[in-house]
Amino acid sequence: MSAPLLTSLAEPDGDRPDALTVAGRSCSREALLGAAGAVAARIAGAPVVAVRATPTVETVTAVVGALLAGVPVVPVPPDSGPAERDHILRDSKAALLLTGPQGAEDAGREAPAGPAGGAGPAGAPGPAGVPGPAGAPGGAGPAAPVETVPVDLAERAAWTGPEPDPKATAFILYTSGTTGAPKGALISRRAVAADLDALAEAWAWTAEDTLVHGLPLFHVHGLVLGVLGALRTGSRLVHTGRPTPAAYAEAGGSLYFGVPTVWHRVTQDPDAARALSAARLLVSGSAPLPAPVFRDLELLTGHRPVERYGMTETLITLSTRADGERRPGYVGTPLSGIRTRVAAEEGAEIGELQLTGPTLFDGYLGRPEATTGSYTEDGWFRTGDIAAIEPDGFHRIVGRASTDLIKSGGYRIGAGEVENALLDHPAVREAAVVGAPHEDLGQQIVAYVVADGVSEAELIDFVAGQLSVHKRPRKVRFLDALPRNAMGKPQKKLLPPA
Ligand code: MLC
Ligand code: AMP
Repeated sequence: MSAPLLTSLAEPDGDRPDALTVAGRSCSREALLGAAGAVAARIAGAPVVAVRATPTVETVTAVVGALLAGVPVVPVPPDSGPAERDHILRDSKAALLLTGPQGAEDAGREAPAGPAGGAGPAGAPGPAGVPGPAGAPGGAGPAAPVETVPVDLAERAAWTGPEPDPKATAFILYTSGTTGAPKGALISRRAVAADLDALAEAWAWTAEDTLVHGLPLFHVHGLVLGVLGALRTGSRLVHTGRPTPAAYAEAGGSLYFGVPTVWHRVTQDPDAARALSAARLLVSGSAPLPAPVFRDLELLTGHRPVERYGMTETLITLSTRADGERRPGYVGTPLSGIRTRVAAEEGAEIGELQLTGPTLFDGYLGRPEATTGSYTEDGWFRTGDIAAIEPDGFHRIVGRASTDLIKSGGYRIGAGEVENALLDHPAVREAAVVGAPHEDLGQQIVAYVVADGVSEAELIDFVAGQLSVHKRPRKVRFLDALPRNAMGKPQKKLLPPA
């Protein structure tokens, strides 16, 4: 039996007033627990709750409140446009949206703030309603009304409900596939607990640490590791609001998280980089860390960064260790409980990385076929990443099997979703989207379109307005026609260079 998910919150003894800092505002664990208890009381019994995931103390409070009450959390990117947000709310069937202070003004089409329906009295837990993966696929039909529930940090309530079932869903994380709209990955409480415990062991992560990062609070990296990891290990957390080199330098932490774009920017700011010398561990993940960035980080900070690998569907599964070798280009060995294999063709060394273990998701919400398709017949999860395993067990991620899943700044973006957004513009007749190599972002989104009477800037803004801003193309190339094969299928390999 593993410990309750929010272990350190239940033991606020020796609490400090700045146990949690997000974008310059701090609170103690006791204050967080009290305000989260009030959230839990308001939403208890709801089958699912959406959280507008701004980088704020309110977001952390909302997430903790929902986890206390056993209500699955759907984080909504705060900059998501109407198309993306409507899809997430409709598909997850979230009827409540927890927001920070400005939420009511900018939450768009949601109803004005008011008391949450279905709220139970303080201390009275509602049933932990968990949407099952077998539900009807969402995304169709009119959007249900969504009630906005503001999070008030001054509210306090003691939550005395029982610890929810470890098998219950903690998060529904929306993640892009190669085509279509994002799917909701069901992540259980026990998967989160297993992953955080395995990471704490690999990184010697304890309550003595101060964790620093500035990553978005709607993905595995920033939210699951970057918030719940601190709440489970008991380490202090400083979220810098944005992951800038200067903010990282100023925060004075012992443990730092970043995506490779963040670490690249740190190396471009030598003064900020040198300030990280005093840290214990720098950790990179969510995309490949280029070897030159690894080396520059070592030169400037004296640290060889830990690199770890994961996915929304599997959480983090491979890592180098605090007490082990860190090798540029390698993501280390399986975390405790994880087994890996490479499905290579006869005689080949590289192939699809497949894995099993306690950190895996419970399927895609309402998409049993997609869930089944993500596993092999003998029950291993198919990552879609191409990898090699060295004789000493170190893993190297070589690339992705599909070029239609793009990684830009550590964000996973499906080419199909961006193409569909472009095709929604009345001037666009055809669209093909690719990820082009980029020094800072890893890949940048480039759109090739056949269109009349529209500018590059207009199309970039159009996508930024429909989807999350990070899904916008950084470049648009106008063509007379897309290259197609005899069957009429676009041939992305034949597109001109970006
Ligand atoms: C620019 N902006 C626009 C715009 N163009 N806004 C509207 N319309 C337009 N056309 C604004 C943005 O809103 C933003 O404003 C500012 O410009 C900068 O935006 P950006 O250029 O997109 O940011 P950028 O500097 O490129 O971001 C780099 C980054 C970011 C590293 C900070 O990519 C990032 O946070 N990445 C982390 C991704 C992550 O956490 N992935 C984990 C996935 S989990 P403003 O006001 O906001 O500055 C996972 C599992 C695992 O992968 O293994 O971890
Ligand atoms: P996401 O679902 O956003 O979590 O993205 C998961 C994908 O990110 C994986 O399938 C990999 O392609 C990529 N990824 C994550 N960590 C690493 C890493 N350390 N090295 C290479 N790719 C990574």
